[in-house]
Amino acid sequence: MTTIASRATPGAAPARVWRHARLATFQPGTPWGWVEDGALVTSAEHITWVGPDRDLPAALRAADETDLQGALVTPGLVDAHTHLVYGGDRAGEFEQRLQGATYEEIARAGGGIRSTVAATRAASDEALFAAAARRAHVLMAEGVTTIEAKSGYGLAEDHEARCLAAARRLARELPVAIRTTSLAAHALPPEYAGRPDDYIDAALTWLAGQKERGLVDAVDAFCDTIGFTPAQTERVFTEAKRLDLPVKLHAEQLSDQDGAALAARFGALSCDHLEHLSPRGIAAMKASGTVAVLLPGAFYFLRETKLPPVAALREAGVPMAIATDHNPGSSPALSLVLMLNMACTLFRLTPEEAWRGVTVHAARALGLADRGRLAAGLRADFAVWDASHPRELAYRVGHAPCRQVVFGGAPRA
Ligand code: DI6
Ligand code: FE
Repeated sequence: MTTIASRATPGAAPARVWRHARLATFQPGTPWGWVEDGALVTSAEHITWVGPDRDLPAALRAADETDLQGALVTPGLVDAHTHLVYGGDRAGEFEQRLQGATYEEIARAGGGIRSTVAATRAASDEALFAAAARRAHVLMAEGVTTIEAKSGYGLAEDHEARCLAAARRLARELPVAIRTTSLAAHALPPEYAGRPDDYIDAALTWLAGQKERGLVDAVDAFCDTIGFTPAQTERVFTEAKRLDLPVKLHAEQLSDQDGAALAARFGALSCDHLEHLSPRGIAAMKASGTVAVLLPGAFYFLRETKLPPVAALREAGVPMAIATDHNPGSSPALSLVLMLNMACTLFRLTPEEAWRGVTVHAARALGLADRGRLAAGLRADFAVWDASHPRELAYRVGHAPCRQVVFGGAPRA
């Protein structure tokens, strides 16, 4: 915890000082990276100093100061897996499932993802953006400062591009950072029924254009019985690598396809879901430094019974992240704070593991080293809570008392 700049630096942006906070920095070394009576200094978009309030250099004290009076400060939350851009909803399908139909049966009968594809294609650019912005605001109100947003409900070149462009527009118009992921290999669109390899051929030709237009930060695929085969997934990854785009994978959600080991061979940033992950997959993820993104919202909503192998991931030292997986079919959740509770209650993570999962490990799952902790030199993205310890937020259900969010050094209105 060192000073890398101060108010005295000529030409530096004016500093803001946040004093008398309980800080969960998630810096390594101590539980929670805890600082009981802490201070934090920001300049422009970055944190320039963080540490015990009593050590705050006198030179920094005259700047714009806020006394937080013991409130909890955490890094801004990172939702590392969402499908935020889509048209329509699937509340009717929810009713069908309550009457006994399974998620896979509905998908095979042409509902599921494909019904959202129809609604997405029918929505205007403006409607897609407006719906995604409403959802983003709900996440942001609970301290989220970075959101990953996947395509995957367009499934045609222009519609996939429209969805990625809507996600990019969120970052331009809202005080939030967005990472986009191209997920054309999410489901087979109706016009390619029975011809999945032809669809993959087509989808591979879209990627270079998406990259050229600056629409895509990473590439994902759904490797499962109702998604794409490992061989098809490998073709997607090969094209992503050729374009120098990082990959991630919806892996081992409904069955074990050995997708995690495949993704690890491509140095994947993350493998996500993982209920059916094998010891072999865990070893491969460990070797490649791939983050395990666990999605308790989908597990809960689909009433899954097979738990992801949390104890084995912990034992192997694979970093675990937690995300909402917000989507209309398997996880309509828009509360990353609720996911903290679900990760603890359903998956038996400790509250600290769950919190690292929505901060430092979530940032890593997106390949971002400049956020997810409170430390000098990192982005000044943080949340102020009406709580005295982060475990309280993992413990409560339906109550996330976020007082203030600072994004890139600027308090959100
Ligand atoms: N796995 C999921 O849980 C979501 N996508 C995926 O590959 C579900 C998407 C949906 O049902 O609309
Ligand atoms: Fe997903």
